[in-house]
Amino acid sequence: NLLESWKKAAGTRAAELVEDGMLVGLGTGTTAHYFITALGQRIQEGLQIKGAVSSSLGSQELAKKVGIPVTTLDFNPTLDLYIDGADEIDPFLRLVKGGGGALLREKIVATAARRFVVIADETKLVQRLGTHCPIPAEVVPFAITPVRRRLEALGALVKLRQKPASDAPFITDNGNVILDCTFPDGVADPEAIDTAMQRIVGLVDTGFFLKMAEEAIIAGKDGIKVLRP
Ligand code: DER
Repeated sequence: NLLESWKKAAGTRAAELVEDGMLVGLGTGTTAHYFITALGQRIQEGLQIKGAVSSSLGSQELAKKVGIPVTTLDFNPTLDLYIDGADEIDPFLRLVKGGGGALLREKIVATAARRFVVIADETKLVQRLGTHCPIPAEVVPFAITPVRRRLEALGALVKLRQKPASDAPFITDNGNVILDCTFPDGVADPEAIDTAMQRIVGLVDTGFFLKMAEEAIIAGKDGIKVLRP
């Protein structure tokens, strides 16, 4: 369908950015899935990267399946390029991520890379973060209730993320849970809210990716556009 074709176009375009000898970070989600698949295709055709670090166990499995040589941050703590999707992208290229529950490793890998390029379909573009999606926060299970209270004090409606079609809480690759924070009017000042959230002990990290992405490859009805802050 149309949305999938846009995701695929963005992911495929991003795979063209990868050069021989590069260390690459692989994002998580359906758009990143297209990137990983396209990168695997380029490697089959002769591209020789040094290795790829995945931002989730799922992406790592896919990378292996499509023939991408995987490595770790222990062997390669600095990467050349990180490619990942986003749930929301504002005009300053500030992002909300974490819809797929991988935000902590995504942020770890994104900050290990010299360059972070976002790939998305045009439905992810928003004027104000938090208008279409909640802001996810990764939280240590031991701390759920005090953290919930502090998030509610910031004005958020807080929901513990469940596994799909289940009452059990979603558990991240790191053994934590996700609290999804809905701000009814969106987030007017993402830096301020992110700073306040990061201060909450037991909250490991947020889905705010502020001033991290260098550019965004956006596919939509007018084809592909490259946005820069
Ligand atoms: O969970 C994540 O951060 C994903 O990257 C998400 O933000 C984008 O997922 P999608 O490409 O499946 O829309």
